[in-house]
Amino acid sequence: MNTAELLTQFEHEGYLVIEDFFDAELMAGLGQLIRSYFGDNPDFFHNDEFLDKAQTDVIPWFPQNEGVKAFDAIDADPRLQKLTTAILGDGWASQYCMVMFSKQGTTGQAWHQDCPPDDPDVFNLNRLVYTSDITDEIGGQTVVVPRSHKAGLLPVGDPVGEFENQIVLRPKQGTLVFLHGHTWHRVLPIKGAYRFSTNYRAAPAGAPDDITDVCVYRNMRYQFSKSKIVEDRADR
Ligand SMILES: O=C(O)CCC(=O)C(=O)O
Ligand SMILES: [Fe+2]
Repeated sequence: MNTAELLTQFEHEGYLVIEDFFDAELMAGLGQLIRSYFGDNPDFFHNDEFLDKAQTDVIPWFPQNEGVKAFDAIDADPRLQKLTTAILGDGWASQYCMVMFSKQGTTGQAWHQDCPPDDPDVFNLNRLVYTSDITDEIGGQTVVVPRSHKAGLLPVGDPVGEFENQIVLRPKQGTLVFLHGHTWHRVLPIKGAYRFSTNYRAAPAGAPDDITDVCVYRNMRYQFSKSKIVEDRADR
């Protein structure tokens, strides 16, 4: 692992994909825990206004908050910690581990920035872990716009339209994806039985704990803690 090279790539592109980072056995175990938690047909979590307007169908689970220890092995990985320190600097903090589950036939996630890019230096870091392969047959591919972490605010427009320079990622079992919180990204519709990823979010020293409370979509800013649209961008 060449940390300096990976850091340069992340800073330039706003994301980083490292295949075969986590071993298959660990991934299979976590995948099994996630599937048994959600079962066959979990209820939607967000309210109808969010589901309609955000075009984002994810059901979150915070396993560590429920004392499920198996997920700690990822946080504790010294290679992950080293890369995180390279990107965020000393004193970064791990925020939470969130599994995001999407059901068959749902829209995935519309374009968004996890936190507003109002201050370019204040951002969250997504450390995404995939316990099984994401394929074109299953859908749910992660799409990013390279270098958009330096392009400011996600432009107003079609929440699920295409950007000319977008790149489709198909993470495999054990792939680690680093994603800058200002990078424009989305998840494509789910064709298979279900799709999920697990995100170990982190933030640099001094970033507010609620840095990801307001998410920027192409048609609104949404505040999760209040389940409220805080800015309507559609009619700009
Ligand atoms: O599940 C993914 O691939 C991306 C999820 C995402 O947008 C996020 O964790 O902020
Ligand atoms: Fe996101």
